[in-house]
Formats: sequence, structure tokens, C-alpha cells
Amino acid sequence: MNDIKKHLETIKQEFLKELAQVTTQQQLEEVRVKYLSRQGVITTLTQQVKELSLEDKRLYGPLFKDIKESTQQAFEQRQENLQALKLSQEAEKLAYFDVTASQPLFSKGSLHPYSQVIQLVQDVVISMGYEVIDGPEVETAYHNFEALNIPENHPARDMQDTFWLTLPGLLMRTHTSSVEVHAMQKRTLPLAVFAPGRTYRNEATDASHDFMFMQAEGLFIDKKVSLSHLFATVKTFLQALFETKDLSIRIRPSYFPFVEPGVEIDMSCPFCTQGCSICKKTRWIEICGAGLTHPHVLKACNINPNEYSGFAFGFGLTRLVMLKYGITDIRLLHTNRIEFLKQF
Ligand code: FA5
Repeated sequence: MNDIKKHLETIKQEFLKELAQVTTQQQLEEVRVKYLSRQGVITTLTQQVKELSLEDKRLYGPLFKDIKESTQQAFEQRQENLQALKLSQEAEKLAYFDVTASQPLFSKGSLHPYSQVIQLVQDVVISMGYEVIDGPEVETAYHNFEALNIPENHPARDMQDTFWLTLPGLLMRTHTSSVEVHAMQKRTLPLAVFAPGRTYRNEATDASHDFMFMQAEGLFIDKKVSLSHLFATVKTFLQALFETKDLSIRIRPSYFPFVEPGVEIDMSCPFCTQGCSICKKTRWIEICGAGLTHPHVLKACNINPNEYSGFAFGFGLTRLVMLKYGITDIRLLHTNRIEFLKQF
């Protein structure tokens, strides 16, 4: 009978070992089915007590009873532990669930300050009846200079240091005035076009000059166009752009070979009333070059200057962006530094 005792003890130890390894309800159920169900190893074993003689029953009955009860107890204990573990895990999850917690930070993109200002400027000129057009950045000397009344060897070519390409007669456009020529050659009259875009100059860079920057150009050609149309247009444009009627313009004579007369237009500072660092305490800001389209330019584009006249105005769009956002170094706009761009 010592064998029975040993066998009972072995089964019990196997059961306890498997029970200790259980970590899920499903594993617990598997152990129950294996050992404690109606066909289970321990149930079957303990039922063998009935087959013992009276003497053995008296002797070993308590052993069978013990294995039945102690395994059942161990099972229930493990079941309770698992249940408690599950509850505490759920409670832990709930404890960290904070409906007011903020979302993890994610990077949100934004439009480059250039794009923002271009959009604004375009909205204004479109509302004034202009069509926004584009032109090539790689340009012919003809469109960039000759058709604009700047023939070869003319000293005015030195006003804009040029990046010449190795292909003869080709260059990186030095100003958006070249788009005027394309527009006048291709379009029917009257025309009102506006051309923003990149321009290039072979210049040393500093805080206010770069070798690549943006300009924008407005051109209006019709019959009997005069300087007063030009001034009214530029003033209306600037007032809309800076969202104030309290903005006046000041005209100074200037020279650009493709306009006659040529002028520089200053605007009253929209950022102060007493003088500030932006207007250098002068209350005026230089804003654009302009003038009436030169008859030579009209002729070069097959427009009869006796019938038609027009005006053009061009400004540094980069300068406008810098003014609007108080950017003091032009190079920041072109270096793609994320700390800088994040601010817009
Ligand atoms: C012109 O380029 C003329 N095409 C403008 C014009 C158009 C006059 C129509 C008359 C009629 P200017 O060279 O001054 O002009 O350049 C215009 C603006 O471009 C300047 O006022 C300045 O704001 C900007 N600019 C010129 N060079 C640079 C540079 N290296 N870096 C940044 N901005 C520049």
C-alpha cells in the first residue's frame, strides 16, 4: 500500500506544479479538466478508494480524502489569485486613464512665410482684376535685357549682376520684369498681369541681399494709361496688403531703362506712427520701382506705342516677407532651418 501513498503524492505534486505555472483562465481550465473533472486524473484516482478492502479504506481513506480536498483547495486558491491579478491589472489601467490628458506632441507642418505672403498678395491683385502668371527662371538675354531696352554693352546691365549660363545667350533671370515681355508678346490687349517668382543675382550675400530672392511684378497695358493710374493702383494694392486705409505713398524720380518716366515708390510706415526700427525712424519705407512702360519696350513686343501705353511696378517680395514678419536676416528664409520655420 506504500505504492498507493507514493502514487497519490506524485500525482498531487504534478498537479501543484502545473497549477503554479498557470497564468491565464484558459490554462487554469485546462488543468481543471486534466485533473479535477469527472474524467480527471485525481477524480479517477480518488474513486479507486471504493475498491479497497475495509481495512485499507480505514488506513488510507484519509489519504484519498486529503488529496481530493487539498487539490480542490489549491485549485480554488489559484483561481482567486488569478481573478485578483486580473482585477488589479484592470484597475491599474483605469488609474492611468486620464480623459483630460493632452495628446502626445506631433509635428504640425505650416506654410513657408513666402507661400503665406504670396497667397495674400495674389488675393489682393486678383481682387483688383489682375491675372497671376508665371515665367521661366532660365531666361534668354533677349527677354531679360534687350526687349526691356537694355541692349548689349549698355551700362544698365551692370545694375544687375548676372548669373550667365554656359549655353550662349541664356541666364538666370535677374528680375521678374522679363515676364512682362512674355505677357506682351503672347497676350491680347488690354492686359493686366501679375508675376511673382524667384530671381537671381551674382551678388555677395549679407543680411539684406541674397543671390536668390523673390520679386513680383505688375503690368497693365491699355489705351491712355497714365502715371495717376499707376499711383492709384500701387496705393490701393498696398492699402489692401497691409489692411489699412491709413497708408499713403511718396514718389521719387528714378531710372529703370524699361520705363519712362521711372519712379521709386515709398509707402508710409504701416507699423508705427512715430518712427520705428523698420522704417529707421523716417516714417517711410522704400517699396517698389515703377514707371510707364517705355515705348521701346512696347515696340519690341509688337505693341503700337501711339495707340497703347501702360505701367509696370516691381518689388522685392522677399523684402515684403521680411517686413511683414520682422525677419532681420534674409538668409534665414533660404536655409530651411526648422527652428526658424516652426515660428510661422
Ligand atoms: C528691379 O529689379 C526692377 N525690375 C523693378 C521694376 C519693375 C522697376 C517694374 C520698374 C518697373 P531693383 O533692381 O531695384 O529693380 O530690384 C527690385 C527689388 O528687388 C529691390 O528693391 C529689392 O527689394 C530686391 N532686391 C534686389 N536685389 C536683391 C538681393 N540681392 N537680395 C534681395 N532682394 C533684392
